[in-house]
Amino acid sequence: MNTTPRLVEVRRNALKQNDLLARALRDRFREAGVRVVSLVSSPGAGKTTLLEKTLSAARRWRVAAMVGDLATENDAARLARTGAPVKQIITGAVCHLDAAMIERALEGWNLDELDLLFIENVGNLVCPASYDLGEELRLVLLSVTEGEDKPLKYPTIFNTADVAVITKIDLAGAVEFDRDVARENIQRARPGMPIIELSAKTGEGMEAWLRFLQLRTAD
Ligand SMILES: Nc1nc2c(ncn2[C@@H]2O[C@H](COP(=O)(O)OP(=O)(O)OP(=O)(O)O)[C@@H](O)[C@H]2O)c(=O)[nH]1
Ligand SMILES: [Mg+2]
Repeated sequence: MNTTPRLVEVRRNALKQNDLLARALRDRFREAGVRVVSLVSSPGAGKTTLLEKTLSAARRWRVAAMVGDLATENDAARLARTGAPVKQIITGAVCHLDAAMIERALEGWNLDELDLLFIENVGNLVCPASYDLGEELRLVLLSVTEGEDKPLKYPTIFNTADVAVITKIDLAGAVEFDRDVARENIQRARPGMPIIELSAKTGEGMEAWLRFLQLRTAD
């Protein structure tokens, strides 16, 4: 007799299907020469603000962005002001993007005309961790106002990312942010993960971030 609870089984199958689709997407991106970077974080950690600045600065690349939210097209409207092609994905009650949503959102876009595609996930430190989107690089953002312990409390989202970005460092003093503790906690969740510190507001650290992006997407 199968004793696995039915919901667990359904979830496992859904994840497996997502993995297969994500793999197909990854092949498609590679064939078209598009580098895909996704961003995950808690709500309000600064994903859209970082993307606004990045899209505006990354003029040497042909860039586009997709952004997932439960509701509103606000983030897409903000990003579209940079002049880059942007699509909003409304997830309704779903707390993460999945590969099928990305595939659908790609309709009407010619990937051969893009160098770099950013995907902003729904603000959430739990659900997005389990869903591969076919991206090449996953960024996890941690803003200084969230507390240094988040990598310990939400290890999976940090463990499944490739780069950690500590955001809003202009506010670090005001909230007595302990950067050494934060960095140590990130390393505990994912040993060896590169960490970038920046403020999209003041521009501090933005050059280093853009250099990192260039290096990781150059070949
Ligand atoms: N001081 C400061 N504020 C920032 C910085 N980056 C973002 N913010 C502010 O933080 C708030 C949330 O920023 P968003 O970029 O919308 O955050 P988000 O992660 O896209 O939010 P969701 O998509 O809703 O999850 C806004 O009021 C931003 O102006 C920063 O570097 N410094
Ligand atoms: Mg946003």
